[in-house]
Parts: sequence; structure tokens; C-alpha cells
Amino acid sequence: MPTLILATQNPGKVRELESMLRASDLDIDIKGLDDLGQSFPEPVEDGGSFLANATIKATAYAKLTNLPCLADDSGLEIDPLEGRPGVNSSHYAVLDLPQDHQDALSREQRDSKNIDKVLEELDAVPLDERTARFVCTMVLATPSGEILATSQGTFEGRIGLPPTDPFATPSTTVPRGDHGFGYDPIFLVSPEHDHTSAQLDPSEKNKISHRAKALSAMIERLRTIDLP
Ligand code: ITT
Repeated sequence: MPTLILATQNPGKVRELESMLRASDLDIDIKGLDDLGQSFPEPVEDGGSFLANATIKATAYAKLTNLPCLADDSGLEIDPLEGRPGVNSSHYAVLDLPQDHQDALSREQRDSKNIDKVLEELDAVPLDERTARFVCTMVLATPSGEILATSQGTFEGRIGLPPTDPFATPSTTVPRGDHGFGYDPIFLVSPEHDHTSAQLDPSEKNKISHRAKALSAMIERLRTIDLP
């Protein structure tokens, strides 16, 4: 049975991808980077687009592991912020800090700073203008650097209101919810906009998310590809 590596260092992504792939009937041995018993340096994501960054990660990890790799580059695009944080989603609030200060923060601390920054930047933007979407691009690469497939998915919503906003109500106030990761606690899911993606049961998020859509298209491609 061929092996496929989930080429991400984000435990939230690994959880979602593993759970969705377990539910598929692919004849492929799926492993995370953690399963390989060694640590890998994170490649520099300076591609400028989700596709370019996913390609950088898939090809870098495929070379490092000598196995086919599936990378996910994703992020949140907020319309009134002209698409920010976009490709900078994971480090949005710490981009200006020196590298050692960034490295000293846990992923959870970074997520919380990112959420605070986004809510602050949206101060005074009314709820119906706070439209946003999660975007996910996946790239499947071989150790020789060949790109076997790419796929994409989006997940529409709005960014909720902080408790300090005079128009905030129980169903529009964020952050809310204990599931997911990253910006999930502030993302009100379309079309109802009354609960966040962090309030969705993981199995629900995995049916409708950007990552679910990109992965579902990738699974169809994987059925037609002979992995090396
Ligand atoms: P890898 O590069 O190792 O995969 P990463 O977290 O740095 O991990 P990205 O560069 O693709 O990955 O950044 C994605 C960021 O976008 C992620 O850290 C979150 O802040 C946000 N994000 C993406 N998908 C999300 C989701 O489903 N829920 C909440 N936030 C998400």
C-alpha cells in the first residue's frame, strides 16, 4: 500500500485531515509528520499566494521525507480588510515581532493575538459588512518535485462582534466555541450567522469547511493517481 504524508505542522489541520481521510475508502497509508519519528524544519512560506505556499510546503516536505506529501495552505480572507489576513493568517498579529519573540509564543497564544487584532481592525464595521471566507489550497507532490494534483475549497461566513460592541447580541458575540482552531471562535458560519465554526461539532465542520471541500476534490484525484 502506498504511503502519503500529511505535510503540516499544525495539529488542528492534522486532526481534521486524518478524520476526513479515515472516513474515505482510499487504499493509502496516511501518516502525519509526527509519525515519522523525527522533526522537520518548517519551510519558508514566501510564495505570496495559497497555491504558491502549498507548493513550497508539499515539495519541501516530499524531498525531506522522500515520500509523497499533501500540503494544505489556508487562511481567512476578510472583505472589509481587503482580504487580510489572507496568506499571513497564521502569524498575522506577530509579523512585526523579531523571530525569537514569535518562536517564544505557543500556537494558542498566537491564535489569540490574531483574533484580538482582527476584531480590533474591524472596530466599527457593522455586522453585515464583516463578510469573510476561509480558503484552502492543497498540493500533492512527489519527492522528485512533481506536482501530481492541486485542489481548492472555500467556506463562507462573517466575523462576529466583540462583547464591547453596542450592537452585539448573544448570537453575534464572539469569541465563542471550544472546537476547531485558529480563527474558528470568531467565524460566524453562513447562511445563519448565529454560531461560530468553533461551535460546530468537528464532524459537522468536516462536512462543510474549506478544508473538507479541498480534501474531497483531492480524494477524487487520489483515486486516479498511482502514488510512487
Ligand atoms: P502548516 O504551514 O505547517 O500547515 P500553518 O498553521 O502555519 O501550518 P498556514 O500557513 O496554511 O498553516 O496558515 C493557516 C492559518 O489560517 C492557520 O494557522 C489559522 O490561523 C488559519 N486557518 C486555516 N484554516 C482554519 C480553520 O479551519 N479554522 C480556523 N483557522 C484556520
